Amino acid sequence: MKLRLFQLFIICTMYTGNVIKTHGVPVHQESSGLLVIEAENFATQHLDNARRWIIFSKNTPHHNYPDADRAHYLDASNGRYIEILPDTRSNHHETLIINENFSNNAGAMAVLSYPAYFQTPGKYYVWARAFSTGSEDNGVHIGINGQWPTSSQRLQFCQGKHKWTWSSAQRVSGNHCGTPNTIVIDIPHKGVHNLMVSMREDGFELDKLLLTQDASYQPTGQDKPETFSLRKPLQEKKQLFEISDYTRILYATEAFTIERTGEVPYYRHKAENALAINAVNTHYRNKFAYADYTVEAKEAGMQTLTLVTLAEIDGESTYTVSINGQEIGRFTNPKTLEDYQEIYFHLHQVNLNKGDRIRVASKAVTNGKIPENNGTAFARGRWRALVLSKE
Ligand SMILES: [Ca+2]
Ligand SMILES: [Ca+2]
Ligand SMILES: [Ca+2]
Ligand SMILES: [Ca+2]
Repeated sequence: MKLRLFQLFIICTMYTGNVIKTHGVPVHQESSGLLVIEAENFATQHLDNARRWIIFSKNTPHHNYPDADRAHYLDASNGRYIEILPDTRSNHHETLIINENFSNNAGAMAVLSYPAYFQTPGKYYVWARAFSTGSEDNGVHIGINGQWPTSSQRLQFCQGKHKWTWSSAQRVSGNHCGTPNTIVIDIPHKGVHNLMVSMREDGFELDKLLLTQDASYQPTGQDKPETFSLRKPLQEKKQLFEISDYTRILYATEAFTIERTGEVPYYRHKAENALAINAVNTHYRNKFAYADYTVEAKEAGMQTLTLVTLAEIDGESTYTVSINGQEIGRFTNPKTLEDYQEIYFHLHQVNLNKGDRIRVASKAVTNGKIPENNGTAFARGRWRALVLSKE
């Protein structure tokens, strides 16, 4: 047998239940032919060096950009909306500068992205809620997936000045105010699609977007709340809580062979995923049971071994770990008030070779504290796993 370098650390750790909770930003999702998005909840903004969408709420500080109207967050859905500034053309007396304060080229300026999951492909009517105070702040472009279909350019607001107003009308030559339900996009297939908004006129104020497949739908007031995907919590681990880095988990009940060489056999305690000793049989008390594992080639090398045992209220079992008959670690469970709490015993710098026999042994013992029948209850020497991790 080759000489093994190892250090023994008898310090053990217990799982204390501090798990980091992950949390993410909610994701927009269409369901039953309806998608509702607060305009201020855009994901990204591009091409925004000349004009930029700015989020307004009661907490927005004063700004010094050219702007013809005050903030309008009072009746805004979610108390927030966006306005594209500076606004250097608020009425037709002010100079029209193409690609600066006006762009008939959809997708050219201040492009917002709203990725959303669509369950229902097909035709959608696009409604927007805007606040217009003049004749030069009431048009915007809608796009989808980097495309700017002719059917969704030039969303126009003629009616309802000086208040938040819904429109789905497309400005067309011959009818600058357009007619409802003429801003339309097509969702080609189920999946994530990027709804987009770009500038037509500066000073435009956008509160909310609503996409519906219902041609008779007429939004009113702040209308429906945003539609999000319902995010279920991810499955958290239920065992081996403190194992945060490993190369291989050798589960006691799966990887190890129960050895009948001793007088005491292990049994598989399925509910706790552990090997255990049936201490009801008085012959099985205070004696070691054994389980073996043969090291595979890919596990060879310097490893840290962590023996994961289960603390028990009725006794503090002793455990040993041996390699090819040489004991390299002996541990005793700590006292506990909680049954089956995981305990971790670490053996550092263990050099494993292919074909080595790793043996884990444990004893059923009593601490005399828990009365049972005419005596006291026994801990069953339970252990769950031997975990390998690289040094
Ligand atoms: Ca303004
Ligand atoms: Ca303007
Ligand atoms: Ca404005
Ligand atoms: Ca809003």
